[in-house]
Amino acid sequence: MANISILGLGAMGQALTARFLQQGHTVTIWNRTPGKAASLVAKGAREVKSAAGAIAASDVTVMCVLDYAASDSVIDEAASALSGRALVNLTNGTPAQARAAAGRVAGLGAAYLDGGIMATPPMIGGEHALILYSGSKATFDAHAGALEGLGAANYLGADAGLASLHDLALLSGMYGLFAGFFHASALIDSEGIRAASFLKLLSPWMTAMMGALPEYAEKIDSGRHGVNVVSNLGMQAASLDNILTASREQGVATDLLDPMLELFRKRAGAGFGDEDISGLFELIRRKSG
Ligand code: FVH
Repeated sequence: MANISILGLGAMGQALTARFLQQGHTVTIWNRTPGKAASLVAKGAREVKSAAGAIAASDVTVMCVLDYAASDSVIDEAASALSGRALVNLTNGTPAQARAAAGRVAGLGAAYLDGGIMATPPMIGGEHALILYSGSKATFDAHAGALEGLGAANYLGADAGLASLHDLALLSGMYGLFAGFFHASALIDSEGIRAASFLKLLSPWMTAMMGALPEYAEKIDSGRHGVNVVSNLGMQAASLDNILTASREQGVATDLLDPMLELFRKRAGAGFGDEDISGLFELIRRKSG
């Protein structure tokens, strides 16, 4: 069993602490605002009054606060305690923020492991919880047992920004899915049909469409979007136009899908109407040079 400290007792910090305690670890906790520790102390956690005190109490400290402005200020406050310690930062942020934090923490003589939590607090410790890590491999290896207790632990590499990059990319996929669902729900709601009943049709349809992703991924990776004789981009642009026209006729706002049609038209207008819609990727990817 390990000695672990937790910085931040928001919804996620509470869930992480509860899980570590459940697994039999010795857990020291700190939160900026007092008053959030009572139930965890009742379960065996030890509350301390400063972030530095928490870091000093354990070999490894897991931080999970609102954002990097918050985690940076905690690092500033506890700078003197960090030398020789290991910090695992599960705060959500950007790759650049993670890399900057890794540099600062290394400068203070500590090991830095960044992480992206792909789970809600109630999911922590459950079979669907996934946590992505990148940064100090030595820290990951030394504490993999405890970290695995929170959810499947996936180490992505020594670059501290990789966990955040993958986290935000996975969330992008999620928000795209939700956006499609919300627009579809608004469309059927315009005729009084309940979203829950429509889901019986939508779920299997979306699952079937997921089958197209491996081919799109191949085309994205190769940069060749091929002539599509079955469902080309030009045909799909007309179809998406129909969806937006119908939505307006039904009194449904088209804000979620307007940018997509704009990209379809741009790509078709550039002469790629006979290709696959994976060609839209070329309009949004980072330009080299
Ligand atoms: N909750 C979720 O569903 C998601 C799941 C995926 C990962 N996220 C990220 O986890 C980070 C923490 O999220 P949270 O749910 O615990 O957030 P809150 O319940 O709002 O608690 C916020 C904690 O952050 C502390 N805090 C805020 N500002 C500061 C600061 N300047 N210095 C020190 N601590 C700070 C706050 O403390 P207090 O307000 O109680 O004093 C809470 O402990 C987050 O990155 C999610 O994106 C969660």
